[in-house]
Amino acid sequence: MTDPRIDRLVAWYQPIVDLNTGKVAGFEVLSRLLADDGTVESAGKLMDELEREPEAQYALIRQLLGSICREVVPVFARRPDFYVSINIPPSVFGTGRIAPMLSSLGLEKWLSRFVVELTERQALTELGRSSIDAARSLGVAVAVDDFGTGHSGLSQFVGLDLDILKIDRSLLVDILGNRSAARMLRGIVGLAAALRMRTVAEGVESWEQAFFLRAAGVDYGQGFFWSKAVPAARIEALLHRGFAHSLDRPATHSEEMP
Ligand code: G
Ligand code: MN
Repeated sequence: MTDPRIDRLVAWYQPIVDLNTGKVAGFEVLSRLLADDGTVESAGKLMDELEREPEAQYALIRQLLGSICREVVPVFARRPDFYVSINIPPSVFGTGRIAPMLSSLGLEKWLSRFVVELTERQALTELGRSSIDAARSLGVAVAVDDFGTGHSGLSQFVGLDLDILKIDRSLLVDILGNRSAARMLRGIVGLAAALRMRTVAEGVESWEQAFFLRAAGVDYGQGFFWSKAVPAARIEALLHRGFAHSLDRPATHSEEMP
C-alpha cells in the first residue's frame, strides 16, 4: 500500500528567472503537503522517508506529473517560452517506467518543455547514467542539481551529457565577502560554458547576489529574492509580468513588474 500522505501532495512552482531580462524562463516543481485546514508545508521529510521506497516514489512522481498535466500543460499551449523542471530520482527514471507514465498522461508532445533534475551524486551512479540516457532519448533536458556539494571528481562529471548546471546555494553564501568563493563561482561558470551548459544559481536571496551572479555570467537565478514556490494559479501572471529589476538598480525584495 502506498503512503496515504501522497494523496495530499500538491505541486507548487518556483520561478527561475533570466538574469539579463528579468523574465521567467521556467519553474521548478516543488512538492508541498496540503493540510486539512488548507495550509501547506514542505514535503521534505516525506521525501526523505520515501528515499528507500521505489513504489512510493513512483506514486509521488506520478502525482506531480498529473498536477503538471492539469495545471501547466494548458499554459504551455498558450506560452511557448518557458519550461518546467522536476526532480525525478534515478531509482524512478532509470528503471524505464517513466516513458509509459508520460505517455499514459498524454505528455509526449510536451517533453521538449521538460527538464529533469538529478543531484550531482545521483548523476554519477550507474542508474543515474541510465536516467540521463533515458531522458535524452525522450527529448527531455537534464539538469545537475546541487552542483558543488557532491565531492565528485570533475573528470567523471565531464563525461556526462547534461544541459543545465544548477549551482548549489551553499556556494553563493560567501560570494560577496570572500574572494576565493567568488573565484570558485567564476570558475564554475567557465566550466559550464566550456561544456555548453546553461547555469542556474539556486538560493539567491539578495539583490547584491543577483547582481554579482549576472556580472559573473550566470544565466538564470532561482530563490527567495524573486519568489518562493507559488501555487499553479499564479504561474501565468508571473510569466506575463516577470520581475521588474533588470538588476541595474537596487530593487526591493520580490518586486514584480507592474
Ligand atoms: O535541492 P533543490 O534545488 O531541489 O531544493 C529546492 C529547495 O530549496 C526547496 O525546498 C526550496 O523551498 C528551497 N529554496 C528555494 N529558494 C531558496 C532560497 O532562496 N533560500 C533558501 N534557503 N532555500 C530556498
Ligand atoms: Mn532541484
